[in-house]
Amino acid sequence: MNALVKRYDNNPILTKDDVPYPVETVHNAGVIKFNDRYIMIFRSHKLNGRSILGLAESDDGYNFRVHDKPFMTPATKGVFRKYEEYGVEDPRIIFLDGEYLITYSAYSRYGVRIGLAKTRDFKSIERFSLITEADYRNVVIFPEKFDGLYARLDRPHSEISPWSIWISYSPDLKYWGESKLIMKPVQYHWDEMKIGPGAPPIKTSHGWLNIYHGVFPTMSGSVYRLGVALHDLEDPSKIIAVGDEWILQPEEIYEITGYVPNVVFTCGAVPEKDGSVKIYWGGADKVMCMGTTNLEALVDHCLNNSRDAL
Ligand code: BMA
Repeated sequence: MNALVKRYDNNPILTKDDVPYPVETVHNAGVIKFNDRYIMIFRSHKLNGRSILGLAESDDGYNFRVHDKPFMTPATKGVFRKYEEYGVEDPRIIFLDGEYLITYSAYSRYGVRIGLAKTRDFKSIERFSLITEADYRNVVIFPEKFDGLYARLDRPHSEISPWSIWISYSPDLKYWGESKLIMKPVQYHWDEMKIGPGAPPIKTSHGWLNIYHGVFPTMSGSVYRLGVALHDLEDPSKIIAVGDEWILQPEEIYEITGYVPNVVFTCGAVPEKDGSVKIYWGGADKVMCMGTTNLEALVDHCLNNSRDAL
């Protein structure tokens, strides 16, 4: 048994039965504190297999109540309409310069790219820009700037290289560049097939903690697990350490079977003032789960038994 992340006894914390409109799944949610409450933006498959985003709120981070209407459905006008035709997926939320920034995957016949939307109140939302071309997924923006530039971790698709984690920078959130590959999967290792950023990075005194997912191919499909890496505080393109072992893998029935079997996938983790962290993950692409851990323990996990980043 892995003691690093303690699963909440009442998992799953949210299922399709908690949603007041017809959906098949509730998973891969971004979560953030907003006015001392927890806001969760979760992904749901509709009954046609395409995804939309819903919103739930909580006082304690464990018990969530879902809003009556979806929060974000594919755009019906402008440039976003063309690129969100097949759905919106896997939101990540950060707070920066007085605004909440939401990055999400926009699917269409042209591939998958990343949309950036902004909100101040989680009521109205402004789609700001499509910040990648196809094919990219899993973009997390750092909640601080570096030498005046925004920074993001991203994960382009490739036919040549195993899918890896890159970093890119922007002066204005719109134009991104200076891209650099910073972390690769390791052969014959739990993350050998592909890796991708998970929750937006969390600042610690030792570095930025990046909770990422890694995928291993098996004869009966892929297994999605979570691991941690530590990035330099001043230069997040420098990876100080990567925990060799995963921190969470599918073990409970709601992670082993569901919409897609053997998946734990995170888009959000909330650090608390006492050093604990609430990690939220989708179980088997079907339900939302959470567990608690501790920042210090995750940092130690990276530092004590580190594998190479590249
Ligand atoms: C990935 C994405 C995720 C999903 C995972 C497991 O490629 O589609 O949204 O959770 O596969 O199915």
